[in-house]
Amino acid sequence: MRRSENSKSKTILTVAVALSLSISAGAMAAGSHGGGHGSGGHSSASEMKPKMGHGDGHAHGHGNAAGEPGKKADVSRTLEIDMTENRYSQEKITVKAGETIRFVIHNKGELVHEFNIGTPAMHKGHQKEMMMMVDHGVLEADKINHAKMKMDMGGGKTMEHNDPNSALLEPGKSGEIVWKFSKAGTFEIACNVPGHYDAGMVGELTVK
Ligand SMILES: [Cu+2]
Repeated sequence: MRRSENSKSKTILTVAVALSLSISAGAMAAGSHGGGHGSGGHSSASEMKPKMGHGDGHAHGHGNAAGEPGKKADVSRTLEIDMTENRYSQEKITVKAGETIRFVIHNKGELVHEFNIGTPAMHKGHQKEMMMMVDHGVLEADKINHAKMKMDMGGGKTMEHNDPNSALLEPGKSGEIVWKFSKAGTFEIACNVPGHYDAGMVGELTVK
């Protein structure tokens, strides 16, 4: 739209090169686990690997430490949450163990924001993935490059962001998550767009 076709294809070419570089780097990291210096521990590397494989389908649809995707028929409450620059309209949420909640998330800010349900360790891992998305031009400050997101990185893997516990939204957009909190515990809602978590875009979610 704003870019000419010519500059667009140049950009795509650059991204393709960057992607192939990162794929080999990723394969190396996965292959030589013992040799690498864990940044944030071993679990983050093993968590990251299946999560990047959004195209393969099998790594998703399962639960995580914070619960599992819920069924619409089981929804007991709907919570509407607005996102603005580095905050949520609700920063403390309490639910009952076993409860299924429908979250309706509105991005009322001017930047891309995420609503993601997880543990601090999960968010930490996810922040690395988001940084990759930024590095590859998939994620820009105020928009998502959907075409780049769908590009095949090899083996059907893409950078598509479709985790069932997360809504990544451009300004003005709304999204929905239906999530079952199967286990009691203390979790976090967080935005893993680079810089936002550290700027305070995180809230407490308690499952009693
Ligand atoms: Cu954010």
